[in-house]
Amino acid sequence: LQYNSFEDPRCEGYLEDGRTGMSPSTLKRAFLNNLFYVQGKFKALATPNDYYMALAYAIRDRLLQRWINTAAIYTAQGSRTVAYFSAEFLMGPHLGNNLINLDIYKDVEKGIAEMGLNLGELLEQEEEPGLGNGGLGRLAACYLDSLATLEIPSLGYGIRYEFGIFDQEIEDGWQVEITDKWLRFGNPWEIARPEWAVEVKLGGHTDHYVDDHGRYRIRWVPDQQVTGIPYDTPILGCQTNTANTLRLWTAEAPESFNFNAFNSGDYLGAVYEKVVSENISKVLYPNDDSSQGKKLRLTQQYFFVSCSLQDMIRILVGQELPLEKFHEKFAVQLNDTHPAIAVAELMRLLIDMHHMSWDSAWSITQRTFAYTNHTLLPEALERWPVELFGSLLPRHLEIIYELNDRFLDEVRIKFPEDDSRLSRMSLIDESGERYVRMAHLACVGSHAINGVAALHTELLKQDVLYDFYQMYPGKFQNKTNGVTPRRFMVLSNPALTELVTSKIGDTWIKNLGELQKLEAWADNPEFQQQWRQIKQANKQELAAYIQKHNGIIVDPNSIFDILAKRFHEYKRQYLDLLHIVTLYNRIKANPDIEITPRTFIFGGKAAPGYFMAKLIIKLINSVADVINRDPDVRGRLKVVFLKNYNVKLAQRIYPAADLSEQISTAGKEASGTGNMKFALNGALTIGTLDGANVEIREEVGAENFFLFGLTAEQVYAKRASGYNPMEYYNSNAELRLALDRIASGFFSHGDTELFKPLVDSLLHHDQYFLLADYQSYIDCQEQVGLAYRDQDRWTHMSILNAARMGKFSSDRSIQDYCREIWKVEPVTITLENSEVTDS
Ligand code: GPV
Repeated sequence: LQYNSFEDPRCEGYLEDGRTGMSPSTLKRAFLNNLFYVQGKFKALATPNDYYMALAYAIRDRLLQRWINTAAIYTAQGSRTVAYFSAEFLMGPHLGNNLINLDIYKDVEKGIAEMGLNLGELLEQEEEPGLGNGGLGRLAACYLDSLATLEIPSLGYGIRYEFGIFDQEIEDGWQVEITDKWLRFGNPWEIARPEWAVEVKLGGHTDHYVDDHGRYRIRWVPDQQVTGIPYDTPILGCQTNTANTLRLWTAEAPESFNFNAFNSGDYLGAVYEKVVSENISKVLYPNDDSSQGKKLRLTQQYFFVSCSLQDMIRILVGQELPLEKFHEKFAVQLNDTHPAIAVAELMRLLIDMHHMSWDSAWSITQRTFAYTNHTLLPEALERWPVELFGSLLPRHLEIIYELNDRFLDEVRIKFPEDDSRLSRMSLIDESGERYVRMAHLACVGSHAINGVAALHTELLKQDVLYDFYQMYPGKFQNKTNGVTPRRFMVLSNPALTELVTSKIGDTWIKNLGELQKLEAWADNPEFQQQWRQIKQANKQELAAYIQKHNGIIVDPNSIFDILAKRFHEYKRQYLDLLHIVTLYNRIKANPDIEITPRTFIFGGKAAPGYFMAKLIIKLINSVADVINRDPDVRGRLKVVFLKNYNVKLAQRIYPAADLSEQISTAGKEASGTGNMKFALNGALTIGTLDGANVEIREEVGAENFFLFGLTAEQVYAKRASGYNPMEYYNSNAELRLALDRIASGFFSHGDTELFKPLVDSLLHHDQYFLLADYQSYIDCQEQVGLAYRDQDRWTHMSILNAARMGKFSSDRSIQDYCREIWKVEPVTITLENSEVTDS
C-alpha cells in the first residue's frame, strides 16, 4: 500500500496512514477496503447500507487515535472529570456530525461523489440512536458535543436501550407506535467493554450484624443480581483532538447466575431468569415531562446509576487515588431526578462497601452531586411508593430514612416549631400513601441546584422548591439551556453556514457570539437576497420531502409556520389549530378575503398512553384532510403533519422554517431548546413569555419577536381568582365558531363524539388557558401575516434573529456549568506520539 503522506496540512505526516489519513485519496481507499473487508461486498452487490457502513468504519478509524490519546492523557494526568448522568441521550445520527467535527465533510462528499455515490443518501441510511424523548435527552447530547469541543474531560453515563423512542406511523390520522429496532443492522459507533462489566444487586432484604472486628455492619442480601456491560461511543469535539466517551449500560444475566437451575435440569427456568434481567435495558419509557411510577423504570434508574458509580470508583482506584478524593476527581451532574437515586447509592458504596464513616461519606456525596431541574409540572415530579421502593432497594430506603432524620434535624434548627415545614420538606411524603420524593433527595444530596432558564429558576425558587430555597439559598443557580451550532447549523444548514462564513469567517462555529457581526449586513440588499434565496431553497427541499411523504403539494412562497415538539396539552398545539380553523372560517365566510398564504407544519410524538395528546394529532390530520381539499381555500392554507419527528427530521425542519411556534402557557415550559434552533436558522418566533423565550426576546429585541399571551404571573392570578373559559367562548364570536366547527363533526365526517373530549376540556376546564390567550394569539398572527408581506422587513428581522443567538450556544451553557458548578478546566489533547500512546 502506498500512503499519501503530507498531502493534507491537517495531518502532519505521522498520522497519515490508511486508517488515519484525511487526504481524499486515503479516505477513498479506506472506504473501498471496508466495503470489501468489513461488509464483504463489491460494488455490484453493495446496498446503500453497505456503503454507509464502509464509510462509518473509515470515519471511526479516524476517531480512534484521538479517542485513545484522550483517554491516555486523562488517565496519566488524573484529570478532574465531569460525569453527566442522564436516563436519556438523544444523540441523532453520528456520521454527519463526526464529518463536521473532523472538518472533512466537503472532502468526503467529493470523494464519495467521485465514486458515483451521494453522501446525503449514505447519511440517510444511519438509524438514529433515539435514546431520548425530547428536549431533556437532546440537551444531554448537545452538552456532550460542547464538553468535547471545549476540551473538558467528561463522561456521559446512561442506558443502552435496545429499543429507543418508538417510530411513529400515522394510520387514518391516528398515531401508531412501532418498536424502534435501531440496532438491527449493527452499530459501528460503539465498542463493548465486557472487561469492565459490573454487578448490580436488586430486591431482597438487609442484614444487620457484627463483623469479626466487633464492628456494627449492614449487609444487603439481594434476591436478584444483574450484570451491566458498558458500551462506549466516542464523542468528538469540533476541530479539536478531544474525543470523550458516552458510556451506556446494557443489562445481562450474570454468567454464573442460576447455575443451579441449569444443573437441576430447569433449563427453561434459568433462561427465563436471563430474560428478566435483560428486560432492564430493553426499552426507553416514552413519557416526556411525566412520571408513570413503574417499578421497571426505578430499576432502570438504579441500574445505570449503580453501574456508573462503580465504574467511577474503578477509574479512581486505577489512578491510585483514595476514595476520599472521589469528589475531587468527579463532578456528577444529575439530569433531572431520573438519576437522583445516585445520592443514596454513593452513600451505600462508600459506607457498606468501602467502610467509610457516615459523615465522611455524606461530605463527599454532597460535594460530588449537582442537580438540574427541568420542569415545574407536578405530574413530572418523581415519587415512589415507599413499599415499591423498599422491595427493590431495601438498603437505600434505610439510608434515605437516616438521611431524612438528620436533614429534618437541620430544618428544625433553622426553622424551630414549624411542623408543616417539616412535612413539606421531608424526603418522605406522608400526607397519604407514603412516597419517596426524588427531587427532595436530589436537593439535599447536591451542592448546586439549577433551573434551565431565568424564568424557570425564579419560579423554582418561588414555588416548587420554595422551602429548599429558604433552607439553602446559596445552592440555587440558573443555567439557561443552549444548543450546539455544529449539528443545528453547520451540518443541517450548509448553505447558510457558507454564506455566514463568507462574511465573518468561520470562528463563529466555536464562538457563536461572533454571529453578531452579521448585524452589519442586516440591511444590505445583496446579502438580504442571498439570505432569502437560501431560506427559499431550504423550503423547497422540505416541500419535496412533504410531497414525497404526505403527497401534499405546498407553496414554498407561503409562510412555513412550524410547530415541532412533543405533544402535550401545555405546549398548546391545539391553540395553533384554533388559529387555523379561524382562518379557514374567514375564508369560508368570504372566499376573496386577503390572507397571507401559509403552510402549517406539525411534527411530534405523543406518549402512547396520553389520550388527549393523541386525539390532538388525530384532529390535526382531520383538519388537514378537509382544508387541503377544499377548493374555496385555493391553496392559501395547507396543513401538514410530518410523521415521526426525530433528530433527523428536525435537521430538515429548522432550516426551512419562517415562523417558529413557541406557544406554551406561560410558566409551564421550563426552557425549550427548539425555540433556539429555529431562531439560529433565521426563523422568527411567535411566542409567550415562557421559558427561554423570555431571554430570546431580550437578545433579539422586542421588535423582532412576535409576543402574545398572558404572563406567568397573570396566569397564576387568573387561576387564583377563578378562571371561567366559558366567558371567552360566549363573548368571542370567532372563537365560538372555531370550537363549534370542531364540535359539529365538520372535520370528522359528521361524528360529533370524536372530538368532544377536546372541546369539552376547553369549555369546562381549559387547564392551560387557551381560550384566555386565543384573541391575543389571533391578533399577533395577523401581525405576522402583515410582516411577511414586507419581505425586506422580514429578512431584516430574520438576519437579526440569527445574528443575536450567540447566548444560546450550548458552549456558553457548558462554560457556565464548568465555572460555576463543576470547577473543571480544559485539558488539551495532542496527537504526538507521546509515551502514553506508545506504551
Ligand atoms: I422533566 N423536559 C423533557 O424534555 N422531558 C422531561 O422529562 C422533563 C423536561 C424538557 C423541558 O420540558 C423543556 O422545557 C426543556 O427545554 C428541556 O427539558 C431541557 O431542559
